[in-house]
Amino acid sequence: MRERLEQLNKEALEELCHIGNSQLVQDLRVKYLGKKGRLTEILRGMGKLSAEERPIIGQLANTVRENIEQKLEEVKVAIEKKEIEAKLQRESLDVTLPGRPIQVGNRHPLTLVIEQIEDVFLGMGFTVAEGFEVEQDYYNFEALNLPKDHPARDMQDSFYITEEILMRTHTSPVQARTMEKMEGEVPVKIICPGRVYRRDNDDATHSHVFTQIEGLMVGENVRMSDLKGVLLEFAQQMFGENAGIRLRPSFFPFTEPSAEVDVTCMCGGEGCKICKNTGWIEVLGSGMVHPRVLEMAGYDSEKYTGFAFGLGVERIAMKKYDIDDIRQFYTNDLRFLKQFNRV
Ligand code: FA5
Repeated sequence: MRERLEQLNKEALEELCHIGNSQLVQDLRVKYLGKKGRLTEILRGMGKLSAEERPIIGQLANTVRENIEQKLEEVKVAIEKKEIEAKLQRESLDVTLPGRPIQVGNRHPLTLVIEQIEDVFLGMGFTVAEGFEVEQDYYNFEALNLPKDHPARDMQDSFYITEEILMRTHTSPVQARTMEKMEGEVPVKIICPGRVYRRDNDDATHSHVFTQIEGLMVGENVRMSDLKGVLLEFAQQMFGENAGIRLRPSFFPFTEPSAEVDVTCMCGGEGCKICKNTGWIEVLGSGMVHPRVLEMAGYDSEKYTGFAFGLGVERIAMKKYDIDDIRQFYTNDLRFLKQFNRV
């Protein structure tokens, strides 16, 4: 038995000298010292030894176990050290290098302008409502006093999905939806930003997809002068105290009377490409809500009146940031978009 233990000691130490990775260390631990390992196997013969031999062989077995354990530990530490060194070599990292800047995006100029406009109207007591870009013909047209054969539908050539469903051509359907939801309650005081779609030809001031913000106020004694006051306040908060607005008589089937509203152009009125040399930029359509629209949405038009407007966000953004072509908003040129980093 003594010879077998000495042989085991020799073999284990020798084998341990030749291994190259930490998994093998574990395998050898099991092979030599495990429950079913070679040392245990030899020690099973202890019962056959005489009482004098047993402590001597026991002590030798302990020494063999300690030797192997010590060697296993030494080899394990050495291999791990080597493995770490190899890993460091592979993933060499120079901590003295300056860090790479993290690319942070910024909000799109149209988003910024929508937020600014929302702030102005929230300050005047309006709340923000939401509508649908894919809209029913009924809300886009009929509920706004534009029956199926109404000639004014020609003004907004539309992208139809089915006969009854289309991409909304303006944010005005939100007027009808909001009033319907309010079930005759007043006051109604909402704005609603969103994308709209028309079969317009793209040029410096027109896009087939653009952004509008609808405004609607309904209550007792709401007058055209309230509309004018709200819009002037809006223009001055957006463009400065000297900003002026101009109301031009217009026609919308859902408002009566109706007005188109211009803001002084960024050229200061001298005339440029954007204002087509008029000194004014058309930014919105507006008017007093047509009594028929109020009635269709469940409001008593004898008792309540309202004003509504729909402004073009791109036109406002162009004026605010001196942008001379609406297409800049949609071409995703980072040189353009990054200028709004710190606005
Ligand atoms: C309308 O869309 C009406 N729904 C506005 C309205 C609402 C009137 C409530 C009365 C009551 P209009 O088609 O004029 O109106 O468009 C409103 C604004 O959207 C315009 O003043 C302009 O600023 C902008 N706009 C219109 N067409 C385009 C386009 N193709 N590209 C960019 N902006 C546009």
